[in-house]
Amino acid sequence: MRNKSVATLIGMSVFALYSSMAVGSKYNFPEPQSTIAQDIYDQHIALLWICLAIFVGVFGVMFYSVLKHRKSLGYKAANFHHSTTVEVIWTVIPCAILIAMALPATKTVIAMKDTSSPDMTIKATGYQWMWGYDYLQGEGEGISFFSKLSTPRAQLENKEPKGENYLLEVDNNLVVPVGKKVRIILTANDVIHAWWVPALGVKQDAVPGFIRDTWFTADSPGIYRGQCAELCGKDHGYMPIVVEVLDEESYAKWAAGKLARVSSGAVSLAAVSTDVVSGAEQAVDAIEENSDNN
Ligand SMILES: [Cu+2]
Repeated sequence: MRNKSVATLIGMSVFALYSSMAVGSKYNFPEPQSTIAQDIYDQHIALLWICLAIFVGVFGVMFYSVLKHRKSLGYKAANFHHSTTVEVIWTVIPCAILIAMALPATKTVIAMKDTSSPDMTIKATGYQWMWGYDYLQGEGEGISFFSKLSTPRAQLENKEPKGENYLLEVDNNLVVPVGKKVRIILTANDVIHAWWVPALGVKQDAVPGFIRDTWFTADSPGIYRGQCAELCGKDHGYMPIVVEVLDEESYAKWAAGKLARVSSGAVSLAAVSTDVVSGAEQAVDAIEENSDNN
């Protein structure tokens, strides 16, 4: 019997060591970078500990009962088949655990849905297979671009070794300032996509013909990667999301640069159209001259 409890102890400590190692491993959640992500992470860990406690409690009682009261020890089974007390206990305790878990979860879900009074608003549109971003309100208003996978084809076809951010890199990052409430308005152009950035605690479907929204406030500058999380066709795995969080000053610089390019693009477009108009006028003049001559 002593050997058994020693074995159980060893088994449990190996399990505990294993789970503590998992916390820092790549299989765990990424390090939370927003209040919501932190809430989700804390609750996830707390729930796992509750599950572990229930697991140990239930299996402990079960194995104890089976081993201690086995027939070979000459144990005689009790002869009853109904106990109101036991039934009340095993209904009330799980209910209390569920309510204790649901309260903080509900609070977090309500906070996730509260997209009111944002510092800036960006529309994200899902396409097969890329994302389009339009800065609708706040600093950078008017910026608009597409964000496509930038992993080289050769890596996809195993002709080159895979890079560090294989399938999690894009040509144009979604750039936002740190510490600002960013509201993301979501829709899609073709099929349902989903905008998912785990480190920021954001996951929301983008549905064609409908508007959904979500928000995040990034705690610290950095690059946070995500993916489309709704099966959307053959290149579903090839439309990652990269959010680049900059400090306020760098963001202002980035936004000004982007907007300058937009307006210079508009100026050159206007120049082209003036050229076209004057070209057309000249052509009309030439035709009129021609007809006069005839
Ligand atoms: Cu998609």
